[in-house]
Amino acid sequence: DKLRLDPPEFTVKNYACQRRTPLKHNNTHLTHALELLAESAAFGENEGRSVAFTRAASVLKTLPRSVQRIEELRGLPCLGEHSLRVIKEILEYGASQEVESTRQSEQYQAMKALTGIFGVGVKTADRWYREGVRRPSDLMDSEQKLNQAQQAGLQHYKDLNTCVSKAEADAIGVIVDQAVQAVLPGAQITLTGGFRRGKESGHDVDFLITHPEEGKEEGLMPKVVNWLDTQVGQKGQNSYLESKDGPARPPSNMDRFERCFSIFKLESQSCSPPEREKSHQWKAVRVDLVVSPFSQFAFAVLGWTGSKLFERDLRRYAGQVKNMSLNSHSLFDSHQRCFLRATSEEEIFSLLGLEYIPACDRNA
Ligand code: DCP
Ligand code: MG
Repeated sequence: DKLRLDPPEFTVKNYACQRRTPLKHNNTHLTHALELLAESAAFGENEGRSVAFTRAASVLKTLPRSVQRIEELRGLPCLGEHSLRVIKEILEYGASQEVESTRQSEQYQAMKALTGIFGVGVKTADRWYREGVRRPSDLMDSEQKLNQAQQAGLQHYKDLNTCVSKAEADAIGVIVDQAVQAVLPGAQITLTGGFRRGKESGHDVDFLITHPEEGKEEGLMPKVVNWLDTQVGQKGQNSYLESKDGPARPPSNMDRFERCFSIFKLESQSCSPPEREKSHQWKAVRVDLVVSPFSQFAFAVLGWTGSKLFERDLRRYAGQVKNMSLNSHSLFDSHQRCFLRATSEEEIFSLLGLEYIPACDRNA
């Protein structure tokens, strides 16, 4: 009874876009476990379950200190019965049986390895799994048909599953800027994705390209890709290896920008130029390029900065709370039946009636 009368330990808002989620937090032992279950549910194409675990983990990321007892979580949003059970077990015994057996399971490990191939999604990985494929190496001498992106993904498997550092991201930025300036002087590139949120490493490097003169950006992507392409073969230089054009995102996603998933060949950042010359050390790096018209740029930056859960909740909040529809192009007010213009992220938050959350606090 005393417990019930005590005020809650923490207060957390319902939507991820209403709260600050820094990169470093105090409950990684719990969030890693919940995120593994989220990943496993996604492998089983159970999106609802996957999002539920992701939301639970995200709530724990906003807490100002590490959770010691399950009672402290009373009154918090997004913590379902299943997530609470897992958290309780970890707090009491140091680990969760379900999490550990999932981690060890053949299916989880195979799906993790196979979806780790550039160009391979859950559906393909699952089909291969049911046909007996367990590891990327199983694909080398099998009958399975691989498209061009997947072949590149297999070829550079190790590199592409090694984290990209901020230094490498910056080096890629220099190359992309060179290419963009060569084909459209005055164009601007912006680093988005995890690196814009302050991450020190990521699985790829995301860039948004625009030009202050509306319309100049039209047809830019093929020119940039072509410029990068012609750099291949220049010995010892950074170059462009592979591209995979969109749309690779689910059709439900309303993104209609010119987009290109690429693989760059980047000279090793860790050794000095003379050493590099001798050893020809380089690394394959995934790069995601998106072109946006200037008038949509604020929406595009907001939409491509993430995190994925932050984006999901921004859109959900817009729809459920404000009767508006938000995507990476625009904000539509369904009540007034008109599009609301904005030239900065701050303005978009304000139109949504939200307190501004800087990119470094969008690590939901
Ligand atoms: N994005 C999204 N929905 C998708 C794909 C992307 O909202 N289906 C947005 C949010 C992401 C951003 O684009 O943060 C970049 O996508 P990434 O997959 O590169 O994600 P991150 O950059 O956040 O993480 P990582 O460090 O793993 O690259
Ligand atoms: Mg990224």
